[in-house]
Amino acid sequence: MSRNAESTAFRSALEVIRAVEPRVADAIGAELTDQRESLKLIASENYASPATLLAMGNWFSDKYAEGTVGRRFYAGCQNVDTVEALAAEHARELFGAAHAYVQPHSGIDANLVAFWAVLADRVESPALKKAQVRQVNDLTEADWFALRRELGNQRMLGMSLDAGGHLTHGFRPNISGKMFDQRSYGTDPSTGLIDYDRVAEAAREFKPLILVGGYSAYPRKVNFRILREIADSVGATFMVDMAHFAGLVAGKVFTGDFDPVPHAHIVTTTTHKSLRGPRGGMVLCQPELADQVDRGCPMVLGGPLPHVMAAKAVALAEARRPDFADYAQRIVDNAQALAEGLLRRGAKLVTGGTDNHLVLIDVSGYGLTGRQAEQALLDSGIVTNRNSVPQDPNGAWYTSGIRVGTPALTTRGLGTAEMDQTAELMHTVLTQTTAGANADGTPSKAKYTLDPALADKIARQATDLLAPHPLYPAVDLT
Ligand code: DSN
Repeated sequence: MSRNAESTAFRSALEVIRAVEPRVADAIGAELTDQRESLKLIASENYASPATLLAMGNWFSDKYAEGTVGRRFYAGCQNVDTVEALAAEHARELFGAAHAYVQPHSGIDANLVAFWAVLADRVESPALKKAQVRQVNDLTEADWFALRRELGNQRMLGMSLDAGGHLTHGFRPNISGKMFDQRSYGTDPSTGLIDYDRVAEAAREFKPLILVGGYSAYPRKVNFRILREIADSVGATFMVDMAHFAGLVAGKVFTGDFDPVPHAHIVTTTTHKSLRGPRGGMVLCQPELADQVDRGCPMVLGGPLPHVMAAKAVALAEARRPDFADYAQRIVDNAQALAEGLLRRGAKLVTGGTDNHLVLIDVSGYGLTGRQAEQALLDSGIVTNRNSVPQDPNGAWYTSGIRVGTPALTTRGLGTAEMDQTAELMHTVLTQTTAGANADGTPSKAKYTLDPALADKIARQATDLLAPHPLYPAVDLT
């Protein structure tokens, strides 16, 4: 394929859009410029390939396809069947999974499908059985009452949000914390690491229906074999949310005890983080849960997005190529180089380093909140997100942490030497930023001071660092 093909495709698409609503075409172009010029360190973001992006921009978006391959509630789904089956086949082969369900629109949706499947599989409920055989209209008030009570009384044990777990792993204000009677496990305060003995103790005391493994801000490997043993010891279903590290599993950086797929009954993921696909979700599971998982739409999800499933098939095909393993290894090499660069300059890191794609900096060491640090870095062309650290005194809004990750910069081709330079830029910004005060003189958790000339200088240095690694080099919109 000629490099011109990509330019032509995107330029033509923008021309067509511009004829209808030029401001949308302008915003799409501006987004490319912004992404090209910023040092993107958001651990959950990446850059999908042009083939993946283009697979989403077409008439597959027009098709309704509730149901699953070969069993749809709408006629005319033969082409949707083709792409959905392809995406599922690539997913099964890539991860060595017995079953793959590629319809979830996001990671949260994938988790809801998993919760539904486990509840439906594990909870003895005549009312639920009726609902599943689509006799919902026959359910009496007493059936509904029983259904709510039986499903609502179930227990979930997941990693706490401030230790690095996700909102959907039982965080109280999230629907997972309302659907389930929930308890969470944290990390050892002295090491920041998961203490498996404490998890086992909590499981023995709480006897959860679902034990959830996985994280969105924990910078270490997790031993899924041990978590499965804990789940088995209390009769729990073991679910892993691998959204953040799916690319490291696909690229065989995480194998054996650290690969969740052979150990978990059910695994959920997004497709757009380290896996580098389109924005979306996916569920992998053991055969006994497959039927319930496939009921995700319409029991839990709205109609599937065939254009996104097409893009998932493309991205998963890319992840099955040998060079993806090299990419996955470079993500970790880069994260470790960034961590070492920060540590050498005096930063305080949760767990003292990383063995995955992310680094969690405790910015209280710089006298800043996460919010102040995030904004000062953004002023300097460095895009990160604030994140709680374990036992965070500043809560989930202001936080005391900055989470950074390397999947996106690794896609652009930056390597370990550039990670050290990135650490230097971040360190300069964080040491030169000072916390501000409120009008009444009390310390502010949001206000800060950073010399704008210094921020501009850092932003220019960040752009220089990116210059040898252009984003979407074959795409020229001029
Ligand atoms: N929003 C994702 C993240 O940034 O980790 C998780 O939902």
